[in-house]
Amino acid sequence: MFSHTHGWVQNNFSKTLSLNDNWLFRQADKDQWYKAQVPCSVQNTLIEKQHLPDPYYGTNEKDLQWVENFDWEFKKVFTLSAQEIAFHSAVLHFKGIDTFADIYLNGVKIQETENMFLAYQIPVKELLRKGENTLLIRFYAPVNKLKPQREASGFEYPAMNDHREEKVSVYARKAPYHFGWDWGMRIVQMGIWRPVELLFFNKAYVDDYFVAQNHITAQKASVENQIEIMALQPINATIEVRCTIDKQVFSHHQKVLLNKGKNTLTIPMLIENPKLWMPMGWGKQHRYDFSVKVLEGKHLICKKHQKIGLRSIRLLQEKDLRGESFTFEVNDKPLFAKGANYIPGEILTTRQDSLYYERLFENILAANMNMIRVWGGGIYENDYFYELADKYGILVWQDFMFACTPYPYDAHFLQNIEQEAIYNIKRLRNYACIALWCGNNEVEESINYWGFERIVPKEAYEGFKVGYKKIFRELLPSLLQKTDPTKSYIHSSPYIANWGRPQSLAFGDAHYWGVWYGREPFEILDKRVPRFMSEFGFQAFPEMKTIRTFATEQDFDIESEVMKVHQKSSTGNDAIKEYMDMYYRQVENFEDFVYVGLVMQGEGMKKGMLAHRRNRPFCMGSLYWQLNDSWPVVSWAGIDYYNNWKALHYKAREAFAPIAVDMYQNQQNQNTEFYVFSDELQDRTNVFLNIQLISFTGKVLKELNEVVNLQANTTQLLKSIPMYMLVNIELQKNHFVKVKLIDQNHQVIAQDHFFFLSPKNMNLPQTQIESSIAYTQGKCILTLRSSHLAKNVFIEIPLLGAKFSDNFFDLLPNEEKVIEIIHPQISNENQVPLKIKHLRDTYQ
Ligand code: BMA
Repeated sequence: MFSHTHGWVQNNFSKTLSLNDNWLFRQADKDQWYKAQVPCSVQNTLIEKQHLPDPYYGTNEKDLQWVENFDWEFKKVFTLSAQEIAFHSAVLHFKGIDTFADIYLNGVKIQETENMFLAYQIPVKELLRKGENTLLIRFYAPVNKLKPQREASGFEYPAMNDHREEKVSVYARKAPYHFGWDWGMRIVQMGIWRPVELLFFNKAYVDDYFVAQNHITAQKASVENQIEIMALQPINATIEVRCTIDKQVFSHHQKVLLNKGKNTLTIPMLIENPKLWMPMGWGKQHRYDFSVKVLEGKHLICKKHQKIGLRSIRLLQEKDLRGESFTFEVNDKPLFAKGANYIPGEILTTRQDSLYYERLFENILAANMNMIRVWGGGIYENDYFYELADKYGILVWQDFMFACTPYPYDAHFLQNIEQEAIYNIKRLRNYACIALWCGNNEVEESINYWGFERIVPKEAYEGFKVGYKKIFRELLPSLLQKTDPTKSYIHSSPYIANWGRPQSLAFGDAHYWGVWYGREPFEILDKRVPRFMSEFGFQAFPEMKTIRTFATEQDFDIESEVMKVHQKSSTGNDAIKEYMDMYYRQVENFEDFVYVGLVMQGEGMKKGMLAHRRNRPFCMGSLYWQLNDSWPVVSWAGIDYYNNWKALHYKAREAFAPIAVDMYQNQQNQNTEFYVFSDELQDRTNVFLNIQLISFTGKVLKELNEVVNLQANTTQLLKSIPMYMLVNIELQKNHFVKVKLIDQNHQVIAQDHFFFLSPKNMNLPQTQIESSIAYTQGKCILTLRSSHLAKNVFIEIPLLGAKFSDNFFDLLPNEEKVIEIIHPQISNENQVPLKIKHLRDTYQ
């Protein structure tokens, strides 16, 4: 688990001392020392101490850039007792060093580091003394450290997201997004980014414990306990493995002679009728407590625990008439993957605390998601991320950390990658949530389709392909095969590069960027349906309350300096404007531009999610780009940096509902089709389907009732009506269709409504929303009603991160809507003002 281990954990045979407090650091060529608490980076600590300005505000980003050009030194003095010194072995454990550093203990260099994604375990028994000990870490500025490599290569790597002219990021095994991205600011950090511990032990230590899930079915789980034990001397030991759930216990004892050094043991175990771990929506996330104990006689020498969800996850890629499937099968059932791409939630990486992760997963669950892709330009996440994914049943698509550029492939670099991959595969292999390892994000696509052959010398370009094969088709899959062979691997996302090619939709996963980069209308998403959509996206500004945290009234113009610093996509603002002209009437001011943009992003992206589910089983997943932000910025995110849901996140929640309905105007057969998508594992019989054609002023023009049966875990066409029979062109302007599914207990199990035209071609009525509001401690309840349709009602409250039960919704004529808004600063005494607007209000 990711935690700051404070204080002491003690038994007779081992002891762990946390070394996270009371560090000092300084610019290496200056005398002034600053205090620091680990985990931290130089930049983050200097910002906290106000020696650097708030990087998010205004145009401050540029004022922090100097820090990356200097070396920095960290120092810590700690005291050891005679009792600690008496332990037979001591290991310093650095869980994360960012990135290039020399580590000294009591004046002796004990380690050179060059990989942010590795942990370093250093035996230090001989160097420790009773009393004071000193750790000193010299961090080297990555830009200077890597300069010689860049110069020697003779060309510039086309790492387009690296914001500095001299692009060194590809030479560093360091979070790519630290160097900038098309949604990210640049802060090339240095520091101790994960906790530091000093571990003392006598005799032996369980170094690693893997519960390999070789074959899991509902009847039988066949697992292997793979244990690595470091022994300081030969020991006649008994190894006890136990596995418990509720009150059931499975255990196994084995006598072994442990040799001095590393010992590897494998103990098989069979569990009858296991309680399986289920993904979100399919049942409980059962987890077994596995433990291994090493005993000498009756004395416990060392032990280790793991919480294990037993499940099988397979990625099926099977040839069929239209190409090849790309289907995740969990516990032998096909799963339609619903979710988004996750980027690191902070540019200042160490600011992400457990509260951040808890909030993140709350948001993921709230939007009915069952899969998250940890995208390859960030970090291999902290353990707590995967712990929560296990706890809640969220599958994780895990990229290795390579994105959007080719990488070097010299022997030293490959060896560095090898260590990183083994470390992270081992660290994550016990988590039930890991559904897939993927070599990289868009590296193959970048090499083959982004025109690099025109900007680098021929040999360099040929080298990109050689390097690609070595890293992503040979090295990484072979390491996975050795270390965690039951996991699936694909060499890259997308699997078949380039969204312009038909193959990209027929095989593997796809990043479809025809919407946005290709300026195609959202409706294209109905046609360009892949086997699995692992990225598609559209930008929106964050709402005004977030913009106000970094900009003032004078900056409220998309072309202002401040807004440009907060828009990193070179094509961003133009694309938003172009699409707005396609779908919406002209807006008159910045605030309305922001609001309409948010609505457009949400509504447009929802079309895509529905299209993906509608095309099941051809298409078996929909992960949009992107879930979250790493600072307050204009981006493709569905949730902004301050935890405000954009319209997109509410729309995703609707589109991803366990049972959702859909209306589709099928241009090929000229029918209006009604679909139901079910992710439930049980059928539902005798469900009422109700379809109404309603005017914007609330008159029901047509109604259809039918009894239907819903099949489990599938998509079904429920009803098909010739378009002309439902509505004529004139009525399309001011009518919508409401679809409901109601069970025998009169519970609405799915509901949605659909329009025929783009908002700019609708005759939206003027209407006055009636509202009443009641404040209590921590929340307010807002009741809304309107006689006419109020489209995309937006409730604005000047409190960052306030939670709304709904927002950006259509208030249907004469239907009451009750909205709950939660924020600790709301109370009867503090009646925070609300603003309500809807789309028609933006018309002149
Ligand atoms: C994708 C991603 C990111 C990028 C996004 C938007 O394909 O993989 O690299 O931020 O597009 O351009």
